[in-house]
Amino acid sequence: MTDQTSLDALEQELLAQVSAAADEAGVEAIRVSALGKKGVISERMAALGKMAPDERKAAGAALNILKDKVTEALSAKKSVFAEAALEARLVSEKIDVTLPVRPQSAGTIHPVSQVWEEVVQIFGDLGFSVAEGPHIEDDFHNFDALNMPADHPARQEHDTFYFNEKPDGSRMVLRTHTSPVQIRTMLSQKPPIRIIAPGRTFRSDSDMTHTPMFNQVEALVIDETTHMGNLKWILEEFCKAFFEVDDVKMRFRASHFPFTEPSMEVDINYSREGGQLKIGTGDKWLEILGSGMVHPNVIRAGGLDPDKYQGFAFGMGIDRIAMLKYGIPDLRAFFESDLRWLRHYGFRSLQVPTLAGGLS
Ligand code: 2NL
Repeated sequence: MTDQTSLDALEQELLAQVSAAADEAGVEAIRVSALGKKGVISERMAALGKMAPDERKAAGAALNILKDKVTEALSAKKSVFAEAALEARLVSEKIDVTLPVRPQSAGTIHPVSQVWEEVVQIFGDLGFSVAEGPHIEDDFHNFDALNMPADHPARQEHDTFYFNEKPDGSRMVLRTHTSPVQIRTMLSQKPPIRIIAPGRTFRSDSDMTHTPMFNQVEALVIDETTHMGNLKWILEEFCKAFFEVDDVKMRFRASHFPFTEPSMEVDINYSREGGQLKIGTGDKWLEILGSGMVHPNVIRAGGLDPDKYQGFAFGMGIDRIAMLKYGIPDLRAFFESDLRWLRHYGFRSLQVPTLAGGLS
């Protein structure tokens, strides 16, 4: 048998193997066995070195032809498998673009978020900016500066969450109201001050009408002339805008808070129609907020001279006014994350409240 015959036999053998390969891995195995470092063709290539020059020339050329043929057969077979794989993927990943769109995605805006945004819109229009501060506060900003010294009875009423004692004996608290934000604002800005402070507050209290975390919004106005008439006007404008009514009756009841003097609790009129509250009609009274003129001690704690500066403050529960406006009966459901409740009381995500476009 001449070398050429054995080469022809090898060619037939290799091409038969390639054509019989079952998959891409099979093709690769044949490539390694023929053209890999120890492959049959590579070994014959290596043997060329031991031949006489004439012999080597002819054998080398023949081997190169064989190598090219096998390489070509391998790559042709490989692309057959690659094409088949792509075809299978195209079939399995096919998308029918004529299908109807799916129903609206399930997420909704929580009523607290909606009402928060409504409140920000209304007070923004009245010239207030939004101030924020930390949830974890020290005694000074949460109590002392608000005219509630350590022995003040109101401290007990706040059901405060305390952190562990620090080495110096002091304890941080979860803020029991957003008032510390206003103290921080007084200490860092010059009057005139006109801010609202919406945010989470915390008290160790839980029943039908109380949750350990609740949202509050407080407002603070400080300048040299602001008086109770300004407070009443602002509150009336807010109530009309928030409850989206043309008129609402308001009742200011003398009350007491450590941080204001005088202090007033504010009621608005309502009637009950078929289980739903109607704000601004009827002769029943509903308490919605607490307010007053900022106590001189608080102005002083805020780094300002109470003989020069004065102003008002008020506070209300965002969760509570959300219940009143949207007829939500149980406060605890607000924070249970029940999907049925969220779908029922939630707002569409693009329903952004604006004064121009409507709040709700
Ligand atoms: C309520 C009553 C109120 C304030 C909050 C306040 C803040 C500063 C100074 C003076 Cl820095 N007052 N805030 C005043 C009156 C009432 O909240 O019933 N909130 C739910």
